[in-house]
Amino acid sequence: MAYSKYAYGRSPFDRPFRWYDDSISYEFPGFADAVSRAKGRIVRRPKTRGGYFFNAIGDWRKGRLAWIHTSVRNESATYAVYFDLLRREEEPSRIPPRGWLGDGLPRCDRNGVTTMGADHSRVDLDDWNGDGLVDLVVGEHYGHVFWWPNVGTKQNPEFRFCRFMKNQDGQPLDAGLGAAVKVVDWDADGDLDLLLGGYVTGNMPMHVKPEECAQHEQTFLQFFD
Ligand SMILES: [Ca+2]
Ligand SMILES: [Ca+2]
Repeated sequence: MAYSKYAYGRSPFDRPFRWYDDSISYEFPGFADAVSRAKGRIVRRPKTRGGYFFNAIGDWRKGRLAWIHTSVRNESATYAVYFDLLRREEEPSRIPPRGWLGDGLPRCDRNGVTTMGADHSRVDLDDWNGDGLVDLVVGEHYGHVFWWPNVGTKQNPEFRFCRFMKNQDGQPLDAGLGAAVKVVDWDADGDLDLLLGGYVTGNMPMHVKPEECAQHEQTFLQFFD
């Protein structure tokens, strides 16, 4: 059955779908408060599909797939599911299509007019993964932090996708509201650290070393006034 007006469709029969990557928790552990009100504690509460609000890439190893189903006179329907496979050791480098399913998530066109789709973002520039190319480290309105690797060159940088920056427990960094970031070697040990503050809690930065960067030997999370 043909399905019209699907921006990502390669044929008249392609249907909007969503890929909920398991590397972003389906029951997303968000902190929807200010650190100052929570007395310095990050109090996370699960929000179903909350992490998929953001246009962040997963690892494509495991996840859930959902698409629009059309029922005709209560007859069964048959669908074909196709995958573009990654080669062994290959990392995903493109964000999957984000069709509108009515699942509470934003509708995304093939080409957006904004990058984050959020009211607030604060950007710092540094070579976070140490490959010689300057990356973007971005804090956003709901307190999360994203790393946008430069997958282009020094002369022609490309930022095709972002990843959640996570703590040692694998949970996404969350400053509560209005995350602002600064990459700096705070403790002068030769490894980059991340200072993270919030709009409401600007006097209580977090000092972290996310584990996902191989150059960082350890990860810790610490608050200080
Ligand atoms: Ca880099
Ligand atoms: Ca350091």
